[in-house]
Amino acid sequence: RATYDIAATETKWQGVWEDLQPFRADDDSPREKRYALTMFPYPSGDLHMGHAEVFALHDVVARYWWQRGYEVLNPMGFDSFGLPAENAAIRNDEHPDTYTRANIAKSIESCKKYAASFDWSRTFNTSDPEYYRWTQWLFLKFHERGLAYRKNSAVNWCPQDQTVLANEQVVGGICDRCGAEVTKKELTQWYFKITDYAQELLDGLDELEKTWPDRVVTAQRNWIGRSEGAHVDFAVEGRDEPVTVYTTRPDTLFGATFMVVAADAALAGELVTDEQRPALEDYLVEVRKETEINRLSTDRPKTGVFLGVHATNPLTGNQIPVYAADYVLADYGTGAIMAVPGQDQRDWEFAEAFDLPVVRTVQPPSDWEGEAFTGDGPAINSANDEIDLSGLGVAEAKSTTIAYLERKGLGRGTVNFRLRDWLLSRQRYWGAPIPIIHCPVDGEVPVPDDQLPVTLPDLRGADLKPKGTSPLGAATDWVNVSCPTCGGPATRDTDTMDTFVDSSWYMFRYCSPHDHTQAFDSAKVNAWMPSNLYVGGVEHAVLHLLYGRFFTKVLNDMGLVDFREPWSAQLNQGFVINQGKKMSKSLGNGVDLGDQLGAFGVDAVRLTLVFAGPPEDDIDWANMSPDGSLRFLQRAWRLSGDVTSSPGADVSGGDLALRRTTARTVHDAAGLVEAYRFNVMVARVMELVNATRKAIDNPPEKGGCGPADPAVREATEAVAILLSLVAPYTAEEMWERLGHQPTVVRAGWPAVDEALLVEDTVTAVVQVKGKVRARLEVAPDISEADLEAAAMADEGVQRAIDGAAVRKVIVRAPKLVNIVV
Ligand code: ANZ
Repeated sequence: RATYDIAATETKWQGVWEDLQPFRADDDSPREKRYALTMFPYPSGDLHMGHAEVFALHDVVARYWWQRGYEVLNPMGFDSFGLPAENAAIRNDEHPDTYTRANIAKSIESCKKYAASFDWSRTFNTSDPEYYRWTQWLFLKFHERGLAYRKNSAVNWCPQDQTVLANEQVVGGICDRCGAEVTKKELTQWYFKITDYAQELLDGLDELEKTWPDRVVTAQRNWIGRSEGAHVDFAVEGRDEPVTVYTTRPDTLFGATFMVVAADAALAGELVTDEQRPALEDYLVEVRKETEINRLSTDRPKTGVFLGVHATNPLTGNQIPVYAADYVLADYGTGAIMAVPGQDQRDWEFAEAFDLPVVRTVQPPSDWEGEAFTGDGPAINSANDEIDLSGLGVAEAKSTTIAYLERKGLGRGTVNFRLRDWLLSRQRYWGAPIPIIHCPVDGEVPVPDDQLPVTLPDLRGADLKPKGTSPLGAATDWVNVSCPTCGGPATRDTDTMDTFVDSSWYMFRYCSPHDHTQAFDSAKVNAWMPSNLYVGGVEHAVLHLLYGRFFTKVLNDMGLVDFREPWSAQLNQGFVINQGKKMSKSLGNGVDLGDQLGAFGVDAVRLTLVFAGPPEDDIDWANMSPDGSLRFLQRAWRLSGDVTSSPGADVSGGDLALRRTTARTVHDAAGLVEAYRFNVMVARVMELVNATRKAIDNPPEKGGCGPADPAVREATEAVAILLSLVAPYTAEEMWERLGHQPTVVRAGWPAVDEALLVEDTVTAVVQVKGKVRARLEVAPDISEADLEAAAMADEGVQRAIDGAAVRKVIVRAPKLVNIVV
């Protein structure tokens, strides 16, 4: 059996693509534009099986668009700043710059071998001063608009990475980067005011929901966490201004039997009596050790300290004790709650632990045996002289209470978001320096535009390593500058930006990557964006995908882009696993991409990944058979050697059955790619290969047509073009053997003759005296007269009529003939 030499073929076509540059996107092309974006990698090593999967899936769409005649922007770059790259460099005892550059060079080579259809003329690294200069410029624009600011607060601190983390980077109390348990530290840090856009970030999801995966949309909704409730003011003894609480259940106010303040909120220290102060301070020592997750946990015994004061419940007039406890968080709502043990389980547990009264304000069902009842039901114990909620359901009781509180000036309805501002500064070396100069006279002074970029000082060895304060502080020559405003002595900010800042705008930079005069060319960005598809991992559901949306909205407000969402459609791939488990060093079940490519060739590995199942599903490599993929590719390739008709042969008289199969396959393949059902598309190509093989090998009397029939050429060319989306090397080889000039990349989607898609026959049923007497295969567009004639001519029908007089013939072409005798 003839096969092609995989290694030689791969080298040959890489050379051709290098010469012809078929993946270069032309900004000025008259064709309609499509932007295929895939998440750029952290260059912490070479490509692995996960990249192989995502690039293979992504490439199906990008290559499909080329074939459909679009101008396609499919760029690739490297997210080379930040903890992932820096940690890997430190582990390898190298400078992050040398280390990431080496990895980037390796990855680009691997991508090219892998035949990923990226436009390499547009590539960049976010750690390149030419890029981060604009990251700094954008930071200053945000600063100018009041969207970048500094504040002092208790922040997430990773003791392992020795840096602060954004809330989004703390998953279940654990550092998303290294797995260490995150603690809290009081620090002055830089924030982006993403909360200004909370409502809009939420509203935008209603539209994105149609084209984004559900799990991403849900994750963003939950993260933004909008809740509707009320601020209620409580008078507290010995204090002039009231203490305001945030509650989502104002309907339960009659049942508020005590108040709880976050132990670590300043308010606790203000309220506490001198007598109780030592107890609060002892308690605080314990609280500071706890993670947020633990603090909110429902199955932890409740702890707290009485602050020695009472508040007045505004509806009952009762004096209720005020406690400090750790289950209330300082930075959510107002940091103080009204506790309603009857309807809130954590309050219930606290009431039990501290022997406080419970008043139910919602009637639980008669068979209720639980503690706090959080469900809906009629209000009880909820009336005074001025307001009576008795019998109302939760929703109505809420609105009634809010209206009353507002009328009385005791509170107001509010919307609250869980989303916090984005903490963007890091105490690490490998990031874009924050372009601010601190001057004792002028305060925070932005570095003037013409002094950007503020490049990283050249630190080496131990000076690079995390030490709890920013390593940039060690470069005193770099730190000490004169103030741009007054010229006096001043110092540079020594923190660097989180790598998520770099990746929040990279999709814009690809549209004009070599522009030295601006971050991006607005006209080009508006021409290419929003990107039509974004392929990447679901692990970015709330971080990167939320930050990028936020940046886009701000840039739109600045008039720099004319849209408010950067990514129109999105696809999340599953994971490549092995033997049912995530690949990991400790399990020793890692699969090396290079080994697989060496053994089976690029095309077979790509085909296997695409054919494995729906793109969203995990792929267990142990159950895959790349050798089966390889056999199929060779089978397809052999067709191209069998075709004997010439390119451009007139196909109109070709074998009809094969032509129909080809037309149907090409037609369906388009819909399947557009619906991301790539595996089904591949299955259909396999069927077409089989049908073509049969047609070649069989003479007409056995249903074939032989290799010279132009229908065979038509089918084989279609196979080559469809396979070009998945197996580029095989497709190029086939295209060349079929007598065409390279490359197949922009050969064009095969034309489909619509007439060939029409079913050739349908079954017409003929009834005589209500009984089915015949089934006829007829053309779908048969006329009523022809169908009646065909029915009358049928032997079985004539037998059933048996010479009787026909009284009436009802014809419903093409499906039914009813003969009444
Ligand atoms: C009284 C009440 C009665 C509440 C009831 C709930 C049920 P979401 O939906 O997450 O916004 N809360 C408010 N601030 C808090 C803080 N800083 N730390 C911990 N808990 C806090 O939750 C809002 C509810 O969580 C608020 O409504 C408040 O308890 C509590 F039957 O007020 B509720």
